[in-house]
Amino acid sequence: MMGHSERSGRNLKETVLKALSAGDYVSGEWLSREMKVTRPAIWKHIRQLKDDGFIIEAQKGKGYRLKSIPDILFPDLIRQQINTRYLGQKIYHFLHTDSTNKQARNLASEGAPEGTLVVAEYQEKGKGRLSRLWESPSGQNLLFSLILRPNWLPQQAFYGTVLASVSLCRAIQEVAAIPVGIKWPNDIYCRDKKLAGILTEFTTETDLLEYMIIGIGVNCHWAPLEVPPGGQQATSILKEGGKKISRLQLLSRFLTHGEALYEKARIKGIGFLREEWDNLSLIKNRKVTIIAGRTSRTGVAQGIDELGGLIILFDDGRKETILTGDVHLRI
Ligand code: BT5
Repeated sequence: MMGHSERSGRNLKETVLKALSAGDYVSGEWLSREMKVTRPAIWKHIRQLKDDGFIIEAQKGKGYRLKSIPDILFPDLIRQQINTRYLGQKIYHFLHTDSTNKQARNLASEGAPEGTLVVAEYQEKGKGRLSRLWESPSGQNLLFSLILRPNWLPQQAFYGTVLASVSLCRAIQEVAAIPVGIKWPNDIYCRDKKLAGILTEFTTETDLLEYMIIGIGVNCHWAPLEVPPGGQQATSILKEGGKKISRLQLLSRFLTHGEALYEKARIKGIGFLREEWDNLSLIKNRKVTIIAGRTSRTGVAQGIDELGGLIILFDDGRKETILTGDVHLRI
């Protein structure tokens, strides 16, 4: 978890921002008196806000005035936009953090309630699976994690990824009207390029899940150009749809679908989603290569089972369900 000084530093920056939000000039002297901190502390936070894209005008004798705000996912803005009961009702927003999944894990272990949303403009160590990195420059994309506390067994944890994939596809289609599909287990693709990734993590308590963290990165306005050897080409909503979208609207649509699907899945599992998943699946009925460690086998992907595992009819005629691993499409 963040140290105390970082936490109060962040609050101070948010307070400075709040004070400036009315749009009038605010003097540095008034700010330092109100916030009971030194003038240099105020300068520091003003400077940081400018670094984060806020345009702040300073005039001698008058003080500071906020001229424009960057496209930032402030909790107040998110709360205004969403109509969920609990997904995203408690929000932690970071301009910079290490990883929203890591922050969410810390919050969950400290007892944060179900539905807590952690959102960041920038992550220093955005996590992919298997210690891979998720890259994204500040403020361009959607980077967030949700804390869920379902009464599921560990083998049901993949439900989280299934729910998130379908909700995300629905939300992207509504907001950006571009074709999207799911590449099992955790990728969202658009026209054969990776558009978003999902990282579900969980801890168990006795034999049930204690909490589950669903981390999502969507390339809204930026995608990496370079991919590592063997890696997949990436793309963004901007590249595919030709225009910028509202990250806030995308997040809000995702949370609405996510809550509705989660409510159902808590009662009856994910069977009801199988048809939609199959329709969104990019690998159903396609030849895939399953790579596990150093061995690789080929077969035809048939769909998912009731736990979200991928059913494959291997070339040797055996039918198996794959629960984890890397699936490579053979094109
Ligand atoms: C994933 O991993 O696709 C899951 C990514 C989850 C990221 C979110 S962001 C918010 C939350 N907080 C976190 O710390 N994480 C989650 P994986 O299938 O392992 O893919 C990672 C691989 O994708 C990397 O090794 C790169 O090759 C590639 N990659 C990295 N950044 C990318 C990007 N922005 N777009 C497309 N591909 C990317």
